[in-house]
Amino acid sequence: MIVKNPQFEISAVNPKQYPKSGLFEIVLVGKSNVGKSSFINTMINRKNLARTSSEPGKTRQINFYNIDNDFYFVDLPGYGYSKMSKQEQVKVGNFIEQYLQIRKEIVLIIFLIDIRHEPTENDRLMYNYIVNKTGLPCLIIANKADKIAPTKVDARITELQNVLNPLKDLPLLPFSSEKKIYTDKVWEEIEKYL
Ligand SMILES: Nc1nc2c(ncn2[C@@H]2O[C@H](COP(=O)(O)OP(=O)(O)OP(=O)(O)O)[C@@H](O)[C@H]2O)c(=O)[nH]1
Ligand SMILES: [Mg+2]
Repeated sequence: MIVKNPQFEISAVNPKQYPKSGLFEIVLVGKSNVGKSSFINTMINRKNLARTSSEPGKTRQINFYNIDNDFYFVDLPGYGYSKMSKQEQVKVGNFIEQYLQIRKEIVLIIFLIDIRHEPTENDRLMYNYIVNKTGLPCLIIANKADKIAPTKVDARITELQNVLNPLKDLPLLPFSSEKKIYTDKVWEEIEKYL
């Protein structure tokens, strides 16, 4: 896929603000700081169209990025940011759930986890939510693959499949925004839904 003209379209805080164009949406979910916004930038080859930060909790709204009038990448706030108050975390959770529940345009969920770590309790809740409640296609991305030795990546992917997705009914691919590797494989997977 060659992206020519990606545009930030809108930051929505409520469903009335979601775009009305009817384009398909591919949505990024995952814990805070896992690299959702960076993933969008890497895939579309832009430095900072989606706002990123080394400080977790950067993305607070639902941001829609119009990709060549073809589809949207939708950047959601991350869950499980420990410095957020419990109340704020619940708010973020409801916000994510509302979007995932009502939005008919979603064709694929891209669920990011950190390749180095065991999935968190919230990751498991999200996995179960995606599989059991949304019924939407989902691609799991093990991000920050640059942080482990290239020779260990395959074995780590198998381990993560076994702990998070034992029936292997969802694809799980490595990724790295830092090194910009594995993007072709991920595009290949995404294009199946467009
Ligand atoms: N080493 C490495 N760092 C990454 C990678 N992807 C993202 N990061 C870094 O992780 C931090 C968080 O990235 P973001 O893309 O802002 O993460 P996010 O999931 O959008 O975070 P929230 O908006 O808080 O939910 C930044 O410092 C990024 O540079 C990666 O593949 N490898
Ligand atoms: Mg973000």
